[in-house]
Amino acid sequence: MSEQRLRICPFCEATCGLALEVRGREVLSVAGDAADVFSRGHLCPKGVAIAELDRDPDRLRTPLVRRGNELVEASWEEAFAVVASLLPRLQAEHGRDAVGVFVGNAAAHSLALSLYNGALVGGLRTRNFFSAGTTDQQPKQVAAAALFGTAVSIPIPDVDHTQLLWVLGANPLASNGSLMTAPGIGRRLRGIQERGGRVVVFDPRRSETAALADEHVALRPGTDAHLLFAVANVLFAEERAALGRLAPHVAGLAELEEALRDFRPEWAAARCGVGAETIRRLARELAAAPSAAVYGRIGTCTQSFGVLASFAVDVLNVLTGNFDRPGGALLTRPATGALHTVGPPGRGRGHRFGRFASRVRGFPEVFRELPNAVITEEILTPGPGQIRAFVTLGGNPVLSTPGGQHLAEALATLELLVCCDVYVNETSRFAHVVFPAPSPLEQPHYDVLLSQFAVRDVARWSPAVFPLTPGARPEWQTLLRLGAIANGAGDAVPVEALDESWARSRVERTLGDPASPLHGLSVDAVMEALTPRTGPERLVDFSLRAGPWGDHFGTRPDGLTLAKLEAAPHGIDLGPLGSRIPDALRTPSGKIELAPPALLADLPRLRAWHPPEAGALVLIGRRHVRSKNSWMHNLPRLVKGRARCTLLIHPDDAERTGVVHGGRARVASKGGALVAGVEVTRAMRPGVVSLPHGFGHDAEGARMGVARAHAGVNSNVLAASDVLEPLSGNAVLNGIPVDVSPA
Ligand SMILES: Nc1nc2c(c(=O)[nH]1)N[C@H]1C(S)=C(S)[C@@H](COP(=O)(O)OP(=O)(O)OC[C@H]3O[C@@H](n4cnc5c(=O)[nH]c(N)nc54)[C@H](O)[C@@H]3O)O[C@H]1N2
Ligand SMILES: Nc1nc2c(c(=O)[nH]1)N[C@H]1C(S)=C(S)[C@@H](COP(=O)(O)OP(=O)(O)OC[C@H]3O[C@@H](n4cnc5c(=O)[nH]c(N)nc54)[C@H](O)[C@@H]3O)O[C@H]1N2
Ligand code: SF4
Ligand SMILES: [Mo]
Repeated sequence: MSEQRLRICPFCEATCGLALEVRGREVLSVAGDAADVFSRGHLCPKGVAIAELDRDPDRLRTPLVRRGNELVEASWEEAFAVVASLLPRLQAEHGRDAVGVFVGNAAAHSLALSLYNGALVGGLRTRNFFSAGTTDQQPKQVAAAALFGTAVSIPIPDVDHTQLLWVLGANPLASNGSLMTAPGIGRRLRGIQERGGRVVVFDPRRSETAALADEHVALRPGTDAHLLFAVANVLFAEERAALGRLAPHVAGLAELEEALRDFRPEWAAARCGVGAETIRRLARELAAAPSAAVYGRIGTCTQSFGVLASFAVDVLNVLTGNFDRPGGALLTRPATGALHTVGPPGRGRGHRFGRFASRVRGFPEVFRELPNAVITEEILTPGPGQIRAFVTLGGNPVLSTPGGQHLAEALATLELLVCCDVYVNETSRFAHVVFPAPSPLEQPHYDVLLSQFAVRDVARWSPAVFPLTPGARPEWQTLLRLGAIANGAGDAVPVEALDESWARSRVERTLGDPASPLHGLSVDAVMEALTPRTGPERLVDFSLRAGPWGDHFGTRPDGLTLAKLEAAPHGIDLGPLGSRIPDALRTPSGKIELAPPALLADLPRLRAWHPPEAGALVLIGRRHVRSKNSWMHNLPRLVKGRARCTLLIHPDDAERTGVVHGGRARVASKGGALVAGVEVTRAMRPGVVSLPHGFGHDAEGARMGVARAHAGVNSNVLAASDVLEPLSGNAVLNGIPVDVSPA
């Protein structure tokens, strides 16, 4: 007898509801949950592959510890004992900054990691905190913090109601959307067209999304800020800026107009490779649309002008009055809360950066985080504060960060490397201890992070589909225990006690906020009300009940609780995004800051930039729907078919460089060189070539048999770690100058 089980998919930001047919401990089939209130049956091949991940023989079931050159299976107690014998000693001898930590992308998709990584990171108390954020969205967060007051105050395009969507540097038909949780994005984009609206895609490649769009603007990589500021310039020059109801909440309008006075379309055209008349027309269309949303993602972030481009996106939404209105771009009101739903409404402390800096290069911290591009030098450069031990949580930085080949060499020199990961991969092969996480099907789920960026406010809870395999441990317990070792409490405190105090600290923090609806309640009473739940369930119940839709522990009896979600297995839809300004603002002024001095100070760099010489090539990245960064290449159904780690190149460039379709090309940058198969295609803008990231699975010591047979090459060998976006510390992964020649 088979039965149906529901689980939110943890593989991308779309968060689709999956409907699994299971028999005993076996998954018979995976379908989209047609009754899911948000995804309504949407599914992609990665979701189906959750069954293959669940049974993947290479997926780790037990901890591993290093014996000489080998990683061998060990008991949990042995594994914790190794960490307990080394970590506190290294901290005592060399200081807390001698231990670095990298939080990877899996933390966004795992409930355990998202709720408990703080227990470990907080326990380490190190300045050497790194994350995938500095190869991803950090520029967007810097812009959001400057304009609206918090790192997560990112306006989300209202794709379901807009009449005009501009997509810059994103390919949601492959990625399924990012900082725009919108399951079934293809359907939603076609919906815009069906109601008479338009989709315009700005991308150096005719991507799948560009092919669907009404217009494709094939701009030169790294010139989004040039183009968007020229659009703003036209809005000002032609008096088309119309703030509408935002007007009383905006500061710096005149300063912005002045700062952009020389960003004329003709000036931008020479840099972007897009005609001045096109830029003027686009500006007029944007101003005239009944509603419009400008949306920028990875291509606008992982480039040299990431912060300015992200800023420009927000500026256009505000100047056209589309920020904070239906059909435009809005802030969410997520059920488990966000920084912009807590604290006093309408005003906040804002953000100051550079309170400390990286040791070797002196790069300033941003949101208490250092660029992941400095990890290698921090490990290899001797002196006080040198990193001697390192922890990775759900990340594979050898493949995902710039100059990963050098990071690999550096990791091999560490006195202690602890990896929390589900595979022995290109990074964890260097570990002294590896702690596995259970199959996602053995863990409950709620999208605490991604709900903050969803195109509707929804709340969905997935209980674990299967009980834990005997011998497995939930990852939240691993994080608590490692946190206790890191903060000096040792490895003997019972995990229940650690969980109790972690939960209590969360509750205390919320109740201590005078603006919280729970302010004044007693911590004991709230902890009692959450009984008998423990672990992530307790924290989710608490966040829901304390959140903007919550029952506030009785004062709003109709409000959300985890029990209510458990009774609604397909989720609860809380409705479309609505206006939240001015309450959601957290800037010190209580205004939308349109002319933040730190951001405007970067304009001279933008002015000074010149396009590459004729004939020069630059490299950009891409994603494929059957791939997920560096880690889903071990699942047979996702790697079947033709090789996907290929160099895309325009026919004119192929002819000039002598490479041929189906042949092999040597691609070299100042950072390194590699050889990849060639696909000649008119989809590329001339002068631009494309390689996906996350491949290069032929490393010695990695244990992913399927991935090894489809190894591909690590594109981040070509990304140099010395050039960073200056305001955010983000890596520059798009627009890398390269030479291409036949191999
Ligand atoms: N050139 C180039 N480089 C890029 C990008 C690009 O576009 N171009 N994109 C960047 C972006 S946006 C990102 S987010 C990063 C991603 O890079 P990383 O942060 O390194 O993350 P992933 O490559 O997604 O690898 C996730 C890791 O988590 C492990 N994992 C999976 N599930 C779990 C779990 O439940 N628990 C634990 N502990 N581990 C788990 C996987 O085995 C894998 O090792 O790459 C960046 N690198
Ligand atoms: N299938 C799949 N889905 C994923 C992932 C995955 O690896 N695979 N990764 C997930 C993660 S971690 C993230 S962050 C998101 C990212 O999601 P998206 O932001 O949608 O990322 P991509 O699909 O890489 O699309 C980026 C586009 O930017 C273009 N581009 C490159 N440089 C520039 C530029 O300078 N300007 C402009 N305008 N465009 C440029 C590229 O040609 C590409 O088409 O996807 C998530 N979803
Ligand atoms: S689109 Fe994303 S969330 Fe949906 S099934 Fe595919 S990987 Fe999972
Ligand atoms: Mo990402």
